[in-house]
Amino acid sequence: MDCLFCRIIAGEIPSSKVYEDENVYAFRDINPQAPVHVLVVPKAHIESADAVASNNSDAVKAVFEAIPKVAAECGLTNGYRVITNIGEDGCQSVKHIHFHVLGGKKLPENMG
Ligand code: DGP
Repeated sequence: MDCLFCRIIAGEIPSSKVYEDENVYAFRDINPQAPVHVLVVPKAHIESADAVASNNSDAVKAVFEAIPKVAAECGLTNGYRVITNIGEDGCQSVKHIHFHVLGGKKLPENMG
């Protein structure tokens, strides 16, 4: 298994877990960009949002059902941001689809 996030999900690499269910794993980003910065990932390996199709979109559905639970767990009662980076121009560094949940402060309006 050469995917970093697959190895984190499998427990081979330690992580700070925030939430887990049958289909989803959420853990704190190693390089936080906000007071709360959690990565929410499907356990199924999908390279990026650009690889989502009808045969794997259930995994993404499960992620979006988990995100409000992650936000509640992290105390994000005043809103937050969800971002997924895709490919080279999107600056995606880990090729396992993941959703950044950022919050805990008023975030900048500019997104790029
Ligand atoms: P992206 O640039 O969208 O592919 O985001 C990848 C994120 O993954 C980045 O914010 C840093 C985080 N990250 C990379 N390696 C590790 C790791 O080993 N553990 C944790 N918790 N986060 C990691």
